[in-house]
Amino acid sequence: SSDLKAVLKTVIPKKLRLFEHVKKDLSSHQIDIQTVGSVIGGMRGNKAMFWDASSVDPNKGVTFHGLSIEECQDILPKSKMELNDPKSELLPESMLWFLLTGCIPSQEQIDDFSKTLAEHAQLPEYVNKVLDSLPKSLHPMTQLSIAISLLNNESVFAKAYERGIPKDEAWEYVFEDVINLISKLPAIVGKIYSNTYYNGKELGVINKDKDWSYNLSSLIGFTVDDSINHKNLSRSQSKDFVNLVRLYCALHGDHEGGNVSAHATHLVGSSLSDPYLSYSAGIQGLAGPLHGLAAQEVVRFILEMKDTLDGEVDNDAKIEEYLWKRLNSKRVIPGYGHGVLRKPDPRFTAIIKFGNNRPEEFAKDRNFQLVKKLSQIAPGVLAKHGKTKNPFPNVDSSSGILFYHYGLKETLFFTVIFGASRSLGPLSQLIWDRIYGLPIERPTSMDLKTLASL
Ligand code: FCX
Repeated sequence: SSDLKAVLKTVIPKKLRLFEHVKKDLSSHQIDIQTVGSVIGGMRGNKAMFWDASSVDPNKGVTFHGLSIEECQDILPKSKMELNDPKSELLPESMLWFLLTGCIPSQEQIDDFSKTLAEHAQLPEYVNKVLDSLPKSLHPMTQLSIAISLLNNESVFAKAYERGIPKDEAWEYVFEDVINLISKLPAIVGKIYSNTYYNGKELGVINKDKDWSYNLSSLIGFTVDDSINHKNLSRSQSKDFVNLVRLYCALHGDHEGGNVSAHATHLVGSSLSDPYLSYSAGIQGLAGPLHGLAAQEVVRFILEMKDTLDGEVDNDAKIEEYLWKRLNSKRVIPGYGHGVLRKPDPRFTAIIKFGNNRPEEFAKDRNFQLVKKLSQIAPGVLAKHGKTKNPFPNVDSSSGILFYHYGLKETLFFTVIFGASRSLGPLSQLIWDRIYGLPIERPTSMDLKTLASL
């Protein structure tokens, strides 16, 4: 990470100058009109947050420092082991580098960075012990937030703050915590998985010559070469699971600042809670079914629907009927709708493309076919239903069913992988929050009597 920090240091002065200009000359510039609807309506559409690395256009979807998903797939470095493999996907660590610095890393920089992450991957023993002591029935997302909170014990930022540090040095400690936390996420994810589903059996290893996603996949028993007892697990032999994790994690890394997980991380961090506590708050937000938990809900929904359809995944009328039944029972269609997007989510499209590009795996997968079929039928039904502002599929609509295909069938676990990936953006922003010296976030609330008397 020393190289990453060196690159970051080169971009800070210019950004700080721009920030100072905005702060000094434009602070009283009006951006938005505040409405009562926004105050009681989840601040929807309210331009009230500062977030730099990604933005979401209602029609075009996410861009990362202005680059589309396809551009990132083309430009950002892949695994050094698979440079000649056209199906190899961009690495989440390349995305992290890009989100944090705005610079495209070289292959060599990313090779070194992957190694640094792997070298810091080991969990302190007390984290393993606490995870071992948790009931298996505890939702994996709760386990994830507990593990991340526990690492607050390692925080160099918290210790430095206690000692007393000048404000403009805070970011350097936050940087160290962020890299340490992201390094450890594969091991946390692996530990939760093996404890919850395999009685704590070791399913894989951290290999210092492999990338972050490879190690994460290995620790949940998914790499063909490294996994221990691989033959005893019901796993696809395809190395493409690792590519799916790479793509999924890079794409889920950031989605501007207003989503619950990003916003919660930023809010808690603004009180100078360290990155572990801040991101643990983000994880707790991600665990809600209207946000990241939709990843698990979609798979359960698809599997249930397939059962009800009795395998007839091409039967449009039956699918429509199923959707109406669900809507009439006042339940949402998981994986559809969005707070900002008004067109199909390009992250959904990218994941579907991943499946389409692998006909040998997915052409006969009826769950995958149903996901695609649903994306043609559900928008019409939701539009007729007339409530949602966006009847199109969001990111959670497709991803889980691909994990399922490769043999990751524990649906409650899917959001944990989302949790590992979402660290990239919010934690990069947290470093910048401290570089800019942003203040504690403290909006003003209003009571009903006051609103009613307006
Ligand atoms: N199915 C049924 N009704 C839906 C719907 C859906 N998929 N999406 C929105 N609606 C309903 C809302 O419940 C709301 O009803 P109400 O007026 O009775 O309260 C109405 O349509 C207006 O909502 P809308 O403004 O379009 O959407 P919001 O910004 O309030 O909410 C989410 C956005 C994503 C929460 C909403 O579309 C939803 O609940 N979707 C299903 C869950 C889901 O897929 N979440 C994942 C989102 C995302 F990709 C992520 O964060 O991971």
